[in-house]
Amino acid sequence: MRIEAIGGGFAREVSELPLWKTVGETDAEAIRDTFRMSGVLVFRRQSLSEGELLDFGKMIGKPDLYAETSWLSTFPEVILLSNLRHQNGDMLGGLANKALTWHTDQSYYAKPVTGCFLYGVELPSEGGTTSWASLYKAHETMPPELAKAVDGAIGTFSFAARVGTAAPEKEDNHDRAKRLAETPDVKHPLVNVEPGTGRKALYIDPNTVTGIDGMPQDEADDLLERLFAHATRPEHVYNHEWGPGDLVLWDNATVLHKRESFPETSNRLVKRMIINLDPSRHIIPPVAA
Ligand SMILES: O=C(O)CCC(=O)C(=O)O
Repeated sequence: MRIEAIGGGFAREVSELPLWKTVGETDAEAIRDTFRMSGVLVFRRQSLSEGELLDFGKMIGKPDLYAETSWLSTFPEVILLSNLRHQNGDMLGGLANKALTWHTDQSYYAKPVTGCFLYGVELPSEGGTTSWASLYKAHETMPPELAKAVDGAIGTFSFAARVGTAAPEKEDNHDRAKRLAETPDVKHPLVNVEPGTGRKALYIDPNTVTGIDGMPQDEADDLLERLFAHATRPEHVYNHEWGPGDLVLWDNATVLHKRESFPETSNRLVKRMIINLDPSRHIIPPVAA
């Protein structure tokens, strides 16, 4: 097994390790450690059944179930993201071909499930690139006045704001009304500490953080804008050009991600799984009072 830095920065690629075979404990521990430190791990050209994907997920943490039940695949822990259709014309999975702006998954929940896997099955030849920005790097490189301003800050994370920013797609099969009713606003610190290493990561989610406790709205908007611009500077970003069989794992407590759109006439099918990560070795964003 080889582990290399990619994209000039924080992300790591693991190669020479077929994940359809049993991974030995020494390699498994090296993978978990690298994932913990980098926040993004890439494995290219794997050939995995859903059962094998799930087994690998169990090596990293505890796979969880999804709120979006209309996107489910064969295993209840796996959903499909795709613009393909069933024979009756219904969408096969979620998100179609649209662009997704920078976000971090589940930040609007009191207990976010932070680990996420994407496994590429069929990819368009143009568009559909996924990018990740490191919130560890963002914290490490923050100018002192920004670090001071965000220190101890508590943000309001709002699912209603997240879904309110985009008009429903004409064929969005997300059950918005139900999820809105189940998902009240929640507060999290804007800087979190990894319990084992003491490393700090910024925690922001454009379109979801609506305000900062005790700060006038215009000041909060300005600070959030500056934090976001800093976090997504090109040197903090890894862009993944997908190939079939690519598997990417990320930690939503320590990276933001986004996706480019792709032509409606191209096919894209990606499998997605969420994983509860070990709270003694990863940041699980706490609820702030
Ligand atoms: O389809 C992708 O590449 C990314 C999807 C995404 O952003 C998400 O599932 O949160």
